[in-house]
Amino acid sequence: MLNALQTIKEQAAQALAQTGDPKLLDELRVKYLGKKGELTAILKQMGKLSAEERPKVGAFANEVRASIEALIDEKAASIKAEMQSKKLEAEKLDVTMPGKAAPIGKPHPLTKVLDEVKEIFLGMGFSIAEGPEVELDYYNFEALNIPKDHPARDTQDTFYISDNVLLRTQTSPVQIRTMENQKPPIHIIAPGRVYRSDAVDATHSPLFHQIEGLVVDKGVTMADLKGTLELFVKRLYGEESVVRFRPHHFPFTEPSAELDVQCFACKGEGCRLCKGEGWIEILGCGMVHPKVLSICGIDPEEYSGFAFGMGLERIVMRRYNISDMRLFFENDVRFLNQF
Ligand code: 2U9
Repeated sequence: MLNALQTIKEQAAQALAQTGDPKLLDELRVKYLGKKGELTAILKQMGKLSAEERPKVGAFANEVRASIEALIDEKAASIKAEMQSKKLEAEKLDVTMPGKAAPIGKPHPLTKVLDEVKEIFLGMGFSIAEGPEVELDYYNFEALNIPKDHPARDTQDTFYISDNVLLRTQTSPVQIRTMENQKPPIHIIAPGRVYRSDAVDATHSPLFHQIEGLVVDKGVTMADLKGTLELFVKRLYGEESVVRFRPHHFPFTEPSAELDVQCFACKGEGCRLCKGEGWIEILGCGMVHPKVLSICGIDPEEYSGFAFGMGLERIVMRRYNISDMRLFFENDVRFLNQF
């Protein structure tokens, strides 16, 4: 029986030395140490042994079991280590390989030109003011001296949320709110989204952007308005730009004017670009109506101011020769990548 145990020990050692596979290792464990294994088979015959032999065989059987268990554990550890190092080898990462380029977006053309406009006015000492897009009728119309029967108030042009709440149709309410909360001197521009109930076409969108501006101080005159806006146009379109002011009417300014820039293409002769006019309309402006100042708690006898407003989309369309306003809002990267 001792011989049989010795044989098991040797065979097991040999078989274990030759295996490198975790599944085979498990099979060997069952074969030698399992309930139906070779070692158990021998131990089951221990009853046949004499009283002197039994402890010796028992002790040796334990030794054989321990040595096979030790070999199995050793093998399991070495298989595990080998698999680990193979895995590491397979997953080796070359950190010196060039990376995959991530596509990076860029500013929308509206954002680019808006940033330029902001930069120009910041350079002239203006601050940027913001306000709600959902406004009270009071701030959007009433405080701006736009009477109840004015066509701009028509439900056809304005998105009403309730009787006195609407989507702002201009950024002027921002200036009203600023005048209510802040004493002159005031130098602000108010850029932002505005809404009008227009059908979508090449030159109309129910959402567009305006940049309005307001200056209020003691002794502000039309000369300040003209100097500021002419400088702005020259910064935006080039120092050689020629401007003209044309009388106009707005309920919130008096006197009011529109500013045109001489057509860059024909130098005022009239061409396709300016539709034969020789001049291109850029913005509206005027001296803040004394009634509007009063409404905001500013004494028109003590203070005066000028204001202006322009549509961002029109300026950007002219800048990049874009013929259809819908392109701004379609989010087509083929369009956006051109700027
Ligand atoms: C206050 C007082 C006066 C803002 C002004 C215009 C002239 C103007 C249009 C340009 C193209 C709107 O986007 S557009 O359709 N705007 O012509 N806006 S003066 O006047 C103000 C604003 C606020 C308190």
